[in-house]
Amino acid sequence: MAAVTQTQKFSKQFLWGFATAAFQIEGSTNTDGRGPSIWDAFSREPGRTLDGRDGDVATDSYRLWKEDVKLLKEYGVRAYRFSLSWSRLIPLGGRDDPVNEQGIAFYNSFIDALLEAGITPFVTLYHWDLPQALHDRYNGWLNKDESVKDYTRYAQLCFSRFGDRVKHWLTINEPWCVAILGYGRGVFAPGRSSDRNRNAEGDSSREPWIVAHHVILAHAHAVKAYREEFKATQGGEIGITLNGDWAMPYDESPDNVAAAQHALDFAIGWYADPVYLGFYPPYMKEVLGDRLPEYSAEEWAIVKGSSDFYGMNTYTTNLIKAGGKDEFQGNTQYTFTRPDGTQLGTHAHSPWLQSYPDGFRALLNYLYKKYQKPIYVTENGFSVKDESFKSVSEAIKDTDRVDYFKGVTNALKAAVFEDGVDVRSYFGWSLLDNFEWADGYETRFGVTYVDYETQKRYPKDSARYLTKVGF
Ligand code: PNW
Repeated sequence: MAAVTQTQKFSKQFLWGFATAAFQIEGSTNTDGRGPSIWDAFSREPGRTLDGRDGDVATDSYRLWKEDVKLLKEYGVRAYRFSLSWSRLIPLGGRDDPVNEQGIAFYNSFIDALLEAGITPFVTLYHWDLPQALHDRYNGWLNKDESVKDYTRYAQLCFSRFGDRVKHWLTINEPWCVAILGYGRGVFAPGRSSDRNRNAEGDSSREPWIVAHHVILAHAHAVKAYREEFKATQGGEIGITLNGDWAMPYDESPDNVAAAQHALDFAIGWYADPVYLGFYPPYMKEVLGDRLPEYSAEEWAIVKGSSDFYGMNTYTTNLIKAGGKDEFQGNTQYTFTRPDGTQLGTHAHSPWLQSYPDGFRALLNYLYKKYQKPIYVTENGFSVKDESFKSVSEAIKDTDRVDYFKGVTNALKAAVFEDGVDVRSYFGWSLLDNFEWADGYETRFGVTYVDYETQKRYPKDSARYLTKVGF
């Protein structure tokens, strides 16, 4: 990797900042008319989160949002990525259900404050918090016609109320997590799987593929509505954002080289191939047969080309070996241990995460070449091991996170300035320590430490580091 010289600068339009999601930070789940989401009930069930804690307070950002804006200003970000809570805007979620004007007013104030501070809002419509009423009414994403219509109506409401000021829209965050973790492994809301020790209902062999099929279609219909009804007057852009980590063959054996591509097909191609190329990965059809649903010709016409850009969330790289029976990994095996016994990178608190900056560069190149779209990096970050067990003054010296960001931002520069990849944003995950889903509050991803007793925020070294990268 040749050194990147100081004179190479990101363009003035490059959007750098931090990301969050409504359920992970807002709290106030029962305030000002908000309706419940599937994560409200799920996180309250005993045993669903590691520390037994739920999202009812989180970082209290519904009440403390002005402090969050102050932090963003202090960090000098150009953009902020956050998500809207569907059930705050339409408490029962459905297309004929009433709109909650108090929810609209909250996000209006928030968006206005960002713009006044010169910060570009980058808005996610759906970050996993499905209105509970839709799950109860018709099984949520398992019901194609209803979920597609209700989601599209919700998206239209957001475009019409916020689209005069919001020019960057993300339809769905990480549909892989929705389908696999929610309906395959049953560890995320709504907690469905075939494992009856874990979940009362579900079918891991079928539901994830069905749910994903419907989520993609809902995304595509929302994009169609934006393009037909709003784009001409509002002039924004819209797309989906996918999680996906780089997959490297464990060694040079042909089976493991093929397996690395199979892993990418199941993690990324599952969504990206339909949306950008207009078909499901052939390897998925081979493995799943008729359990992988098909779209009609009319549906394909809506799905194909339904994203203006590639939204990329990425955290790590895995070494891939052929074999194993984990269908969700495309019958491949993931490891961080190289053949010589060494580890790929530095361990995070999250067991699925190690640092490996070269993988970030390789992934950018792979996606740009394969899907040929400008790339927005919408999430990337690191949970420092045992950070919750440290004192505040220790925790804010988050050297492993600084090293992680150093590696990744250098890899980003190399991809942009040496490889010619068109990257238009970089959002660190996350602005704040927050509700890390099934991990509760123990795993911390923030560049700002949150003391959950006092809700005081303490900038970590990593926040200062990214501020100085000079995007
Ligand atoms: C993403 N995995 O989730 C989400 O978009 C965030 O809300 C979340 O806080 C962040 O990454 C950190 O976890 C993921 O198991 C959750 O591989 C789990 C996985 C990946 C991403």
